[in-house]
Amino acid sequence: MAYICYMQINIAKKVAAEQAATYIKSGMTLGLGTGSTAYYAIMRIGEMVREGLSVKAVATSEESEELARAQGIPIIPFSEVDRIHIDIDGADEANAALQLIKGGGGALLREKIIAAASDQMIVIADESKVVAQLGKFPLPVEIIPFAYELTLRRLHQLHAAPALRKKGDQYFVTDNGNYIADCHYERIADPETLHAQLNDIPGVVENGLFIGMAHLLIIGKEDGTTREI
Ligand code: ABF
Repeated sequence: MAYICYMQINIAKKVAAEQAATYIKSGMTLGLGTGSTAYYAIMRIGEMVREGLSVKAVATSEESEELARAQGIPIIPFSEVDRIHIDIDGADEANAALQLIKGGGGALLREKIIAAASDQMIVIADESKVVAQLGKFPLPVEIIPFAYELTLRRLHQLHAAPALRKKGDQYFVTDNGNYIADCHYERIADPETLHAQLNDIPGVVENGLFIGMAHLLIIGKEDGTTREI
């Protein structure tokens, strides 16, 4: 029983991920997302590879790359990528316009680079991630460590109420060696404008607003069904 408890399966996330995997065909190059929902996608793709699916992949985090390799999914260097057919990734919030907040897992920079390079970005999530208006989830902003105090001050001027993410008693450091400022907006009325304002700040590397990047949102439900937006 303990094992089953430990391996608690999130049905909603799993079915969303498995539905996304039905869009994959042999010969594709895939972008592999990060987080607990993307975990199920990587596990399903690994099963499909073992059943004969022939794909290559790039990962959006060290963690996802390690998981993918362990599942037998061929990871290729970016020098060998001529296109990424499908990127499958999670989200922290998604609205009806398929605008997203991502980065709760700290992987937003690599996720955005790969999403932007992909022919199709499929977002997978449970119902809790679907919102009418973005912003309740603190918006992650990746900043370089140099003079981070000045960058935080500029974020304050954008009413961001930034808090540098911590891991234990240290500042959280991304796979790219940067910090994450979690910005508490509560409501983001104009995500496109905010996205531009944030990335205009010297010291900001990237922010977790994904605007006009997602092509499909697959929402999983506890009853094992899915719906697509
Ligand atoms: C990653 O997965 C992050 O950008 C995002 O924060 C996270 C979503 O969380 P989860 O899938 O674990 O609910 O894409």
